[in-house]
Amino acid sequence: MAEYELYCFAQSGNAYRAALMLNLIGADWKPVFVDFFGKAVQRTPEYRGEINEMGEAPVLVHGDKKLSQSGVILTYLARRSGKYLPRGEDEGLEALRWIIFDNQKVNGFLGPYRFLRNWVKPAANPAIHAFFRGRIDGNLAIVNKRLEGRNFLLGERPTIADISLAGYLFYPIEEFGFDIGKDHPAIAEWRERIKVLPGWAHPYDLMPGHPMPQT
Ligand SMILES: N[C@@H](CCC(=O)N[C@@H](CS)C(=O)NCC(=O)O)C(=O)O
Repeated sequence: MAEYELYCFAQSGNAYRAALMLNLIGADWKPVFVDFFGKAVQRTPEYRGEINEMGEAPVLVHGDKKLSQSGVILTYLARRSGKYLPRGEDEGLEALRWIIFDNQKVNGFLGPYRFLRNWVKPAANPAIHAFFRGRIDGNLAIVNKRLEGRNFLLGERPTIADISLAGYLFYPIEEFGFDIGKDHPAIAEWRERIKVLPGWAHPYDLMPGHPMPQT
């Protein structure tokens, strides 16, 4: 049995953060497929009762612990492994600041926007798409500015803040309908630096459920 189990599915950028971290630290882990699109297991009373009361993926299982919220999972794994760990109180708080900003404003908009574009039927009102795009462009610009003249969010060393930011940033351009890297060149360069970290893998190669069965 693997040391860690991760409830996840390939299309989830929230789960990708945890899967990527596990791979980057060289953990012994295996994915547990969450059938999000088919059976919507995350919405069942069983899942909410036994796996995660919040009804979300990812969930990390380690011994008796079941952890949800990717930011918590990243913190746990960084503390256990000593890798990608912010150093000292100030860096720790700075990492948390970017993780929360990312969860709410960056990947927190990118994920639902991509979901609306690709999987919601009937298609959402164009005004909703336009609202999301506006927020996404503005918030990616904030991250882009932060990365100008820095290799990683906190400076010269990658930390869990960068792994959180990776969430939806490696999925195919067609799923978003615009090229994040072209509009935000410092993010494009940062992505190349993340891609060469030992253990990096694309979300579709790391988690089960891609390609999705045709309905
Ligand atoms: N802030 C959470 C977000 C988790 C989340 O929203 N996960 C999605 C999948 S990508 C989910 O499970 N949504 C539940 C649903 O839509 O039923 C985290 O970072 O882990």
